[in-house]
Amino acid sequence: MKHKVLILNGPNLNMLGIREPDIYGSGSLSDVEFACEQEAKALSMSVICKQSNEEGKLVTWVQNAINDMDGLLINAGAYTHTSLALLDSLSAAQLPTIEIHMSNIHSREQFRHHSFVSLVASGMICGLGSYGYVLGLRAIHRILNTA
Ligand code: CA2
Repeated sequence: MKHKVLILNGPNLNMLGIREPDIYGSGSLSDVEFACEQEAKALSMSVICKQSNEEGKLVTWVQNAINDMDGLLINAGAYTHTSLALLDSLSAAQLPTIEIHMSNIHSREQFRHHSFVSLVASGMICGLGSYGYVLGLRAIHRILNTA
């Protein structure tokens, strides 16, 4: 059976490739999602990619993933550092979860150093740009196939 992975991107990540290429690179969110689809194919997995600027939508998608998905890749954007609601939904979902950040959040402002998502993620990849998503998918594949 093909494992299904939900890839969630949070606020402002729809702006990838449009602003701040020095921090987030020049590729668009569509480029990131295409790279994930290609990697998923190579790993015989399937991915569904979603992005929202709204916290509640992200929470609802995590809730819906409980019955439909086998794993989760999430870049929660700034909600990483603020959202108890997202943490609660991830905690309830109990899905293998890898947290992704394009930038190295530990080399940036102090307020980016704490992540609520990290409290429930199996692992976190940051600072490797869009390649982090591809690596995250490999990590989920490994987790799902050694469980
Ligand atoms: O490094 C990451 O991936 C972040 O999750 C990105 C968030 C930031 O709040 C986190 O601390 C780290 C911000 C996403 C903003 O994305 C933009 C992309 C291009 C242009 C403007 C914003």
